[in-house]
Amino acid sequence: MLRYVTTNPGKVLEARARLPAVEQLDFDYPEIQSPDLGPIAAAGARAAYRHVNAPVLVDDAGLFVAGFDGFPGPYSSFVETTVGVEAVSRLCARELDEMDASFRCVLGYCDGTDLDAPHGESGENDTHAPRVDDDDGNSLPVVLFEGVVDGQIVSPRGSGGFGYDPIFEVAGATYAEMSPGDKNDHSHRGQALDAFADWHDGRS
Ligand code: ITT
Repeated sequence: MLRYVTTNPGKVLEARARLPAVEQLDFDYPEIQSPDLGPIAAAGARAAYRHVNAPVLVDDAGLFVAGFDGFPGPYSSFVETTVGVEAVSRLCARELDEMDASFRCVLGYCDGTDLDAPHGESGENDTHAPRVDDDDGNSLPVVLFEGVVDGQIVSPRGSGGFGYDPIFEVAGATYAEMSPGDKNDHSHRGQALDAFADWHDGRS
């Protein structure tokens, strides 16, 4: 069984649309401070693996607004719970000429074994699944899978999804106007889930 580590049931819904067998592990791992999502997901995967001693997949995501040099990025959760996503939309409309933004998702997989990135492959697959060794001297490899989607910040539209979904538009629709399956077809998380599924299927 694969545990999808998150406190967010919306993420689990999307993960299940791609990986039907995952179970939610509602574990609030301590998030390290980093300007990048990769180290946060890797540290989270190690903490979650040590917590359950079983295979885990951690999901760390964030909204990066181009005109704000990537803010809120790794602080997206804090910004959502403090000012809220409608205020982010209004702030962007007031302060920025361009509403370009990207959504990123990094999945970190850890099962306590000596994991390898995709065997003998290079280029795109290497960047989607770099192996990350432990930085505290204990070897506990994590493999990372990243998805990135470029879109636009808009005024809120739609009632589905969660978090920033109503204010992030891709291909003419906000994520909140898409079903979880459709969102996966267009989303940062869908890309990362596909990359993980390809790698995981290739191992068995
Ligand atoms: P966990 O850390 O427990 O997984 P979380 O919701 O806090 O739950 P993140 O730290 O990855 O997860 O999320 C950072 C913020 O981005 C948070 O406010 C989320 O609601 C939001 N978010 C993450 N993925 C999103 C998505 O696909 N669509 C819209 N908002 C998203």
